[in-house]
Amino acid sequence: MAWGAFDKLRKGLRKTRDGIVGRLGDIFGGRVRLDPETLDAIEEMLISADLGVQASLRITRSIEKRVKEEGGESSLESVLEVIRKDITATLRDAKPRIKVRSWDEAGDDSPKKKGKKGRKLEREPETVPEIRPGVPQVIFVVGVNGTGKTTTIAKLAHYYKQEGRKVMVAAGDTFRAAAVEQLTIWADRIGVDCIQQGQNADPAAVVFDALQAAEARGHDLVIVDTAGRLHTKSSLMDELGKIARVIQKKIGRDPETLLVVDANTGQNGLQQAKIFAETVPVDGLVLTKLDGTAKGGIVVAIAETLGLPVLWIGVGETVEDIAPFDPEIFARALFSDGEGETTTA
Ligand SMILES: Nc1nc2c(ncn2[C@@H]2O[C@H](COP(=O)(O)OP(=O)(O)O)[C@@H](O)[C@H]2O)c(=O)[nH]1
Ligand SMILES: [Mg+2]
Repeated sequence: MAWGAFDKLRKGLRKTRDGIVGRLGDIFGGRVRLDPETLDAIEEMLISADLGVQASLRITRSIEKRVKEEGGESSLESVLEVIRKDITATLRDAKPRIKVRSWDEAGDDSPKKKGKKGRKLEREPETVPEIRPGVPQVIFVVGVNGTGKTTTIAKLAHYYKQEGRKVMVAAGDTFRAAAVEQLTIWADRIGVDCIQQGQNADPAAVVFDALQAAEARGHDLVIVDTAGRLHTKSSLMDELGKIARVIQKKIGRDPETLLVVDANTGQNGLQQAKIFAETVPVDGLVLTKLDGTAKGGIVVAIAETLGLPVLWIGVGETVEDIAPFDPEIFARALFSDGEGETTTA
């Protein structure tokens, strides 16, 4: 990652960093001593940044060990290093802890078809979808309303366009007129094609249309927006499953499904993510609005609870405000005091 990008990430994560690193610095004046009050204060700070109780306790124990090893007093930097190491490892080693469903189970309204293997499309679990000539890759974006799906689609479209991909977006959130308009405006601004059929259109039909157009015009990436109504699991499955099956049929494999979660919603967001991930097959997470929260530690809590990989993070409202997620860079951006790495760009 270029320095400019790291700087942006650091700025985006400022609130959380100030909440932890700033407070640690303020309270301990750069030195951390081995006493119960200090350890309690550290633990409390980690919990308040939404890292989750489990991670907070584990990290505090590691800090205690480090301070002991260093003779009862450590520098703030030494303590931050302990935190960074733990978080990097936790994020890197996250294993799915939820039962990952297949789209074939999703939204099939006839229960008798359950278990019927005939219509199942093959997907090798370890295969990352590659670009195949004439067959667009599809990114399917799901999540609760207001979490930042449409904005994330604009960011991804911009990102991939810059990478030289021929990108199309599909206005699959037909529930609100504003949603279609919002995506159209973004697409115009970024300079990518947008397929839409207005409000109340059948999202599956919109997506079918988009895939036809993508094939005809030679697009290699289609990013699909969806409505984020969180009602019952079965109606969520129905809605998304229907679109996913259109995609499966057209491209011969599953879409890459990204679940968008608003980092500001803390434990509630974690619950929402859990419902989605238990309902539809999610390949990875996008954590948005990390710039607006002092609780950026939620990334760790989510990775630990759901075990789903965080693939992207959103740190602002412009199309540039997205970064591919890298555990080590994230840990460094969040838990360093910034000495010696201030704005050089
Ligand atoms: N600060 C900040 N705002 C964001 C971010 N992502 C989205 N938003 C804002 O969140 C609001 C809802 O976003 P939208 O994409 O419409 O959510 P959707 O309903 O899931 O499609 C909008 O005002 C966005 O500008 C982010 O990373 N940071
Ligand atoms: Mg939207």
